Amino acid sequence: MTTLKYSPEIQRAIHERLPIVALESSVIAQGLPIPANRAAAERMMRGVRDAGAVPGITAVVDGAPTIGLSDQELERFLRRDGVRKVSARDLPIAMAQGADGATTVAASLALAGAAGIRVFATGGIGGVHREPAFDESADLPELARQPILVVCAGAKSILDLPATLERLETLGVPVVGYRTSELPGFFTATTGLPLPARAESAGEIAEMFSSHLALGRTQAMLVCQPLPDDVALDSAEVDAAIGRALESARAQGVRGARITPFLLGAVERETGGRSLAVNLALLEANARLAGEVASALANH
Ligand code: PSU
Ligand code: MN
Repeated sequence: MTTLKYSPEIQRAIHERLPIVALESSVIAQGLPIPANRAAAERMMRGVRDAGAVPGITAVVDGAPTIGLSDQELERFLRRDGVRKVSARDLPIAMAQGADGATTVAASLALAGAAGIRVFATGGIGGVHREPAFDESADLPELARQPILVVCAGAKSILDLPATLERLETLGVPVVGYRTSELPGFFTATTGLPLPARAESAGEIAEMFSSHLALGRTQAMLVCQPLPDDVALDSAEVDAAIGRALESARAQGVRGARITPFLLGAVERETGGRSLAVNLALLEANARLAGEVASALANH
């Protein structure tokens, strides 16, 4: 693979074997509106640092697959001019074309895996869409390919969650609830869908992940952290908002890579922007937990 480009801070962290947490950039350049995307980037990085780890946002910068953005590079991705959404399969094309690409979970895992980084945080992973039929995020097969600990708040609630959990089982990806026995619903704390495993601390997660790696397992391990009840949105309200968002996607013929940003934007309008505050809170909380697990792994 073309050599990855590292920021000086990530370079040093690799050299000194400091705990590193990789972060995605699609949520910054496509998933969240300006200026909330800046708050998201800052809060994710602060969360990782508070836990004693080094954050590295992944992206394709001028065609270079990169871990750790400089301030100027981050500004470009926050302004999002000419920044395309890049999933795993799009990486070589963005590289050959010298493009700026914001990486989804799938593409970020591919870059983190190539760099040997073992911990990653995001908001919600992609999964099996409710419609159109057969639209399944490339996040799922990439989770099956990279032995990385992934902290999320579940799959985005715009998805078919039971089908997404079944696919994760088929792919051999362990799914662990952090202080919960249920799959969190991203905007909501619960979904009623039971999870196969539960952990109470970052140390316990690190222990599970170490066993996973010791076995030579090649998949990711997914840790799902629910939002505290007082921050989470009401399920009925979110369901109704998603129903209306799906209807407008259908009416406007939105498909393919555009569907996820479209639905997230529609839910935000439907909830009067409250989903946005929730999204920022869970991004920070997930980054912090990922930092704690990375630190625990480094002391293992
Ligand atoms: N979660 C969010 N906002 C986002 C995404 C996730 O809160 O923008 C992005 C992630 O980058 C995820 C991608 O990998 O959406 C999934 O897109 P698709 O369904 O096209 O694979
Ligand atoms: Mn898709």
